[in-house]
Amino acid sequence: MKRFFFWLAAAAVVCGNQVDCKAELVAFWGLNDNGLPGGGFGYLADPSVFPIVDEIGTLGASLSVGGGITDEISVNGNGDTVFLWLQSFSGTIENSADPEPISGGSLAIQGGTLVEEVASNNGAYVQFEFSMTGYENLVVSYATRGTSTGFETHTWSWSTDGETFTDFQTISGRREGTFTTQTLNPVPELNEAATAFLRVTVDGATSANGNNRLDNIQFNADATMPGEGATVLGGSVVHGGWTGSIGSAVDSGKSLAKEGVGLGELTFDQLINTARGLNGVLFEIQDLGDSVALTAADFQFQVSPQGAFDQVANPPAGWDPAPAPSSLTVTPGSPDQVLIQWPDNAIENRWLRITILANANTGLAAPEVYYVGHLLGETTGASSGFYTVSFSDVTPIRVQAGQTVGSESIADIDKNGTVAFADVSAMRPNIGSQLTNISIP
Ligand SMILES: [Ca+2]
Ligand SMILES: [Ca+2]
Ligand SMILES: [Ca+2]
Repeated sequence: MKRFFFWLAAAAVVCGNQVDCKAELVAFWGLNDNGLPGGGFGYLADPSVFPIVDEIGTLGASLSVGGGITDEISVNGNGDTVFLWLQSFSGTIENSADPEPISGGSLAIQGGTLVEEVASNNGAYVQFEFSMTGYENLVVSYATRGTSTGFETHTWSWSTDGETFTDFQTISGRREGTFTTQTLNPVPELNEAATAFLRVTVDGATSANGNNRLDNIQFNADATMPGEGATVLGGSVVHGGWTGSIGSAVDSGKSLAKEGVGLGELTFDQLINTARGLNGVLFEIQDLGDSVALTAADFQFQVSPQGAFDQVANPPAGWDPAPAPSSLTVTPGSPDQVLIQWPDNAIENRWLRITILANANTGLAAPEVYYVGHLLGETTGASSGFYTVSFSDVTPIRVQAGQTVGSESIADIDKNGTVAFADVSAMRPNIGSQLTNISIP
């Protein structure tokens, strides 16, 4: 029965939201529960035994044994089929991460049959497979003791493919009869590695029964800081309900304006004019913090007043909350695509202000603010600080009548992919409407 440290798992979750979060225990093997069905201790030659999953689970880590004759099996005196050269001799509380430490068992590799006076398990190894996604600065520590004819060296190596291993440290000495803790140097090469391997290869045993015990193997690592990685590459308008035959619903002619980059007064590039209102935006975010946990709660949505409002009296930061989005969908990739949609006509004839919050889900270090607007039927652009829908906005539609167009067409008001008099009909009720063109910080 494995012991799971729920208190540690809970601590890790809290730590993940802290800016100064540092080294966490991310994997631990106490190797304590190795009683055999027929009595005594050891490792059953049964697929359920190896690999041994760690007792915390943060990295999805597991331990296996290989090389030499570690796979040699035998039936012991109690009728159990066991690995002949793997023992679970008494362990230690040295280096235990258990809040109530017990010594229990250990993992002891024996030298194995001598062939021409060389122990067959010289060159055997214990291997760990895990993921460092979200972690860096891995440090391994473990308790070990040996015998006078046991292994003389532990050579540690790392790999990211499980095939090519690079040595990074060798622990020498037999530590006869007494457990001591060995702490390895960090392994920066494994920072954030989606698949990571560590291997400790033993050598120098001079008898079949000489051995080394390993116990209380700890992996400690730093959670990657939230907000270190994400970059918003840009925001686009997506026309929900687009039924045209050219291109996609993503409007290649419009873009969201970002606060703080010197744009000042917005342009017609940030205003759409469709019959369904502003019903979708798409953000492209490189290294999004958490594509699964991300929700609309990681954004703030606000809308401006309608009409020719006074921006000084209605500064964007104080605008009212926008209608809630109907969906938020993340398409993972490089970059991740975050699609946010609203019901048709929920946001129309006004500006939308979107704040992407800085948190672990977005991965942003600082919030970012974007703007885009809508005025039904506007086709001519701003004049003297206002957009005004008039009969002159009909002209660009009329002259393109009959054309097949992409979703960026400002003449296709109903977004069905063709310009027709239905598009004039769709915007005609809004003739006479205005919207203040805004300036952003
Ligand atoms: Ca133990
Ligand atoms: Ca106009
Ligand atoms: Ca149309």
